[in-house]
Amino acid sequence: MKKRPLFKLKRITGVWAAVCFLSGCTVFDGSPESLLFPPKLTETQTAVYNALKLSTGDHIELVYPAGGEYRSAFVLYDLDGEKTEEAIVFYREKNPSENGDSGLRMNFLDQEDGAWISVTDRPVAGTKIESVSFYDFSGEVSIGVVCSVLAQSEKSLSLLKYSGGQVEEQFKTSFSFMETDDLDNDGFDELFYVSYDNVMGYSHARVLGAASGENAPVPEVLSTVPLYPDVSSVQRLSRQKLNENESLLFLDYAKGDNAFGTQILLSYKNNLTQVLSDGLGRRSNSFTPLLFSTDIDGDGRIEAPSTTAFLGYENRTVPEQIYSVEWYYADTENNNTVTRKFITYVSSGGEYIFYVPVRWQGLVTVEKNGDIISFVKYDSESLVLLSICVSDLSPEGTGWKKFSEGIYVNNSGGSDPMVLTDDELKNCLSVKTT
Ligand SMILES: [Ca+2]
Ligand SMILES: [Ca+2]
Ligand SMILES: [Ca+2]
Repeated sequence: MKKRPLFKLKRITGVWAAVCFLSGCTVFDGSPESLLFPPKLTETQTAVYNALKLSTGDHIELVYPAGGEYRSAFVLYDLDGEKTEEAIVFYREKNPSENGDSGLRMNFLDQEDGAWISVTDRPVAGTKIESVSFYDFSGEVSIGVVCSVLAQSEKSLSLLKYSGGQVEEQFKTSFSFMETDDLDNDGFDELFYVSYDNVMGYSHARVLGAASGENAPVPEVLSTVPLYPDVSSVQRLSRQKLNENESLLFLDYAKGDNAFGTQILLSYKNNLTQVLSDGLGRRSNSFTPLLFSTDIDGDGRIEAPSTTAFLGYENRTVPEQIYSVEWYYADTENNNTVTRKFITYVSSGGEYIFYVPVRWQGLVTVEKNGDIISFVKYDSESLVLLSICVSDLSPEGTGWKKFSEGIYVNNSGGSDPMVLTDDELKNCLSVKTT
């Protein structure tokens, strides 16, 4: 949910390294043998498993969530705030009934005088358990079970509450995209999710949470807003906090066919409204990478990328077009109008961003020769003003200088007044540091 700056934010580097390190630990945690045999159950798991089989019989097999934080068939968590942990076990009946039931179930177990005992059991609607999460919407634990059904693109979420040996379903929905965040900064989670409306023919974004002021209320849909009809799949949500009550939400989405867009929403105390952002469309091809909204210049405001063909490429086919990438922010001082801040060229591998200086805008285009990108005056003489090459070795020819590790520049365009000074070049060229 936090902004993810890509370029020249050195303080982020350590965090990225830490994330990579931790995920590396997760990936390599365990000997090769553990990949060949099912993990051995711990003492507690064995006790829970035996108690489960007393209730269900032996014709079951354990089911492991495919993703998320809790990957075990056994999840231990204090579900009811009564200090000891309860256990949830996911399993499948080996011989499910013939009524189309997948046989996927979850069993809740609690401890009595130190012994585990099965308390209640319920079917899980789906053929695969994607993840299990725990939410705090209002001071009580809600259990979120995300399932998928083969050949259905949307997943399902079921929110359950365990109390006094009983489980009730608080809420269920299908969704294509979901994120958890405390949108209104009251210390409790909200769920932001996107789901497709078959009747209307487009997707909606919704905020699910507990209405404020009530005593431990049930989570409910607090706000709904329609999304643009071309939103076919949301890729990423980035949040820009404006103040205690308000945030801008940048939804990056795919339209299909290598075309992408951003829709900006405003969340005010968990109420969503649209912020006008028509035209924030972009494409990716072999010259321009897939781009997302991000705080490109580190000023605390998120910018959304939009692509335009450089001069001379307007009538080419999409795979032949070289794009400038324009970055837009939502001007909250000015009725949330979407305002262009930068025109850039982003290298195909994301190695650098070149900020096109104002005095070049509308007069300069780009040419690509092998690994070399050249900025060229768009007139009859086609004077090369600047060339940049992503390479570990200096390219052939004169005038090349190492700009930073893996980036060479040739800024020897002669005496033309449009040629950049070395200082201008330093300000315009931003190299990815990770
Ligand atoms: Ca408990
Ligand atoms: Ca909240
Ligand atoms: Ca910014």
